Amino acid sequence: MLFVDPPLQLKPDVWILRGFARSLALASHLDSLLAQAPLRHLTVSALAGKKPAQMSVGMSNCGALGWTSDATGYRYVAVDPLTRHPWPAIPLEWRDVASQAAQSVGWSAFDPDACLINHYIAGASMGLHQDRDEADQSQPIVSVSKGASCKFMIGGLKRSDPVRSTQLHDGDVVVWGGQARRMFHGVRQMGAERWNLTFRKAG
Ligand code: MD6
Ligand code: FE
Repeated sequence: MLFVDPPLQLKPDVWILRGFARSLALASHLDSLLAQAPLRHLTVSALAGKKPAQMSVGMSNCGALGWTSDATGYRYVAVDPLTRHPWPAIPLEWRDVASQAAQSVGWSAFDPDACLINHYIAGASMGLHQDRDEADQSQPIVSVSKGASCKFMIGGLKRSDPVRSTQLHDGDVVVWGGQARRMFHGVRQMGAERWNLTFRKAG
């Protein structure tokens, strides 16, 4: 793998690896993965005081566990509620990139069992949220961006903490864990198509 830039530390325990996944083949795996577990627009309604709403981001998963949401809340499940089949396996090449990215900023032996696939088209966005449904919060999350650049919002541990935006471009990888693991974050409205893969140790 071509290593372009040294890791950039955005905050304690938040690293950006610019271009780390530039050569990662997305299309060659996506067709097969999404044929097995199609993209869907999940409904989120578990947040107190919020009306149920359909997410603008299309989602699917690969790995032993996949993240899902319905009227009863958020959780990881081993069987895709849409197809009633297990999620397809994480492609080896993807898993390798995720653990190499984690390793390069000091997280050795990151072995994800869940990969959330996010698909944005123009107009789609993801509101501020925390990733807190993983049983193993001691492990980092590795996030791969492909396609159009986005404005990624990074806040603090409280929803009301100030938020700053940073651009994520095609092939950028973000690794965060430790004290940043429950940081609020989101994606501002996209102008063009973008894919995002987030690798987690969920079980
Ligand atoms: C996205 N990413 O980049 C959405 N979550 O499209 C996330 O929600 C995310 O990038 C946890 C850790 C890293 C992430
Ligand atoms: Fe997230």
